[in-house]
Amino acid sequence: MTQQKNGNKTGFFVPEPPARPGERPDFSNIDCSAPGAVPMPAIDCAAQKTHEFAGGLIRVLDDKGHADGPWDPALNMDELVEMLRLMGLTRAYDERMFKLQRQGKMSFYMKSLGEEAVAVAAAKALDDEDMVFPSYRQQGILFARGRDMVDMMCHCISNSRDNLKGRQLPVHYTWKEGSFFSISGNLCTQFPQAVGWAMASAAKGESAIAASWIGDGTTAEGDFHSALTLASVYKAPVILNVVNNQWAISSFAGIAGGDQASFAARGIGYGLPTLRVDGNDALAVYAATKWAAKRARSGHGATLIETVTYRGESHSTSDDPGKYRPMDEWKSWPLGDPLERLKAHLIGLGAWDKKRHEKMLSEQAETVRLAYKEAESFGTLREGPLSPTASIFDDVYVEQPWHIRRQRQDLGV
Ligand SMILES: Cc1ncc(C[n+]2csc(CCOP(=O)(O)OP(=O)(O)O)c2C)c(N)n1
Ligand SMILES: [Mg+2]
Repeated sequence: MTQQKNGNKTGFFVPEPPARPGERPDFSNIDCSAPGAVPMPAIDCAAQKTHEFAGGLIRVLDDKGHADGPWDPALNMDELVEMLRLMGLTRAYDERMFKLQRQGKMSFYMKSLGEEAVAVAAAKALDDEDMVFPSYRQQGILFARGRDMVDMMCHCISNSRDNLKGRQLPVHYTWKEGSFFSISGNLCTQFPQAVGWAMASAAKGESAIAASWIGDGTTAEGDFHSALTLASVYKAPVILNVVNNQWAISSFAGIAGGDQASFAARGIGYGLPTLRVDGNDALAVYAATKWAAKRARSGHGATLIETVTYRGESHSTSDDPGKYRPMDEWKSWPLGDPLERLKAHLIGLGAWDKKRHEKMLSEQAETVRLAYKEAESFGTLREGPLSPTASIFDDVYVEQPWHIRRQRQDLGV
């Protein structure tokens, strides 16, 4: 509370996270209700039907890895193993890329440690033609859609094979062939864009829907509210995901209003159906996304989904979380590790074992190592070759305006 003068009672409040560096992590605010606590409403239900569960948590896997409750998507073994594989690959890729940045081999990197299920399971529940408008933390979608890892690395190194020709920050991927919209460095632009794209798709009579992801902190942007209004009024076939990983760089979710009401509850005021999901439970993320996708495809409009997870690593390579949160906070996260939970589920089904798991992880580390070797053959950050300077003028204007032509002449390219 701020200081008050002359008996004046006005003031304002600055929320503080439950724990700071050196303190014990405190996640007593996270509700870990058992699988089955949230019923599955009919696909065509009134939005209001979902609102009473905006503070609950859709879960399928319990703490021991057993699947239970109405949201169990009943995937077959191959589908489950494939999801585990993709989550493992995403983690192996992140791990190495982060280290390579520390070695000066790329300028910047962002990991999705602990959030692999959010991206991979959602991508698996969507059709490959559905247009995704991600943030910078859903690289798992690219793996789920089969993007070439060497291409992803070349973009991050910004070398001669970077499909973005060095004009974007690393990790801000674009992949048109995979219906993966350009990631924007400006937070939240993708939410209204996804709504507009979804409406255009519907106007053309096509069945592809759109899905977008933003973080908890990003909900404080005006674009979030414009997108929800548009999506609700026009019943756009879009899935709007808020990935609540508890942190937005150094400010915690409470600074975006997360202590006042859940992010899923934001949908209530807009009359949007809303689901709140355990984001570290791949089966729950899959089932919720499937529900929202079916609803959108059958003409019942948009759904807001909050996925509750935890950002296991720093915000990016430019951040030091030791300055603002307990070092070991992730270890106390009550919803666990998404990879470990799916692994435990598969082991419980007799479809997996520790040996196979270790083998998968070491093969994936090797795949990433070899991919980087290949990526380097197209140029390194220090020695090149990079994209030619003249390419900064490409792909922006169909007809270059005079001032851009002038800049090009000044550069002599
Ligand atoms: C419009 C805008 N404001 C601020 C920033 C700087 N910025 C980049 S990421 C970030 C935090 C976003 O946190 P959150 O939405 O929770 O996503 P997370 O990084 O946790 O996935 C901020 C403030 C930006 N890129 N764009
Ligand atoms: Mg966040």
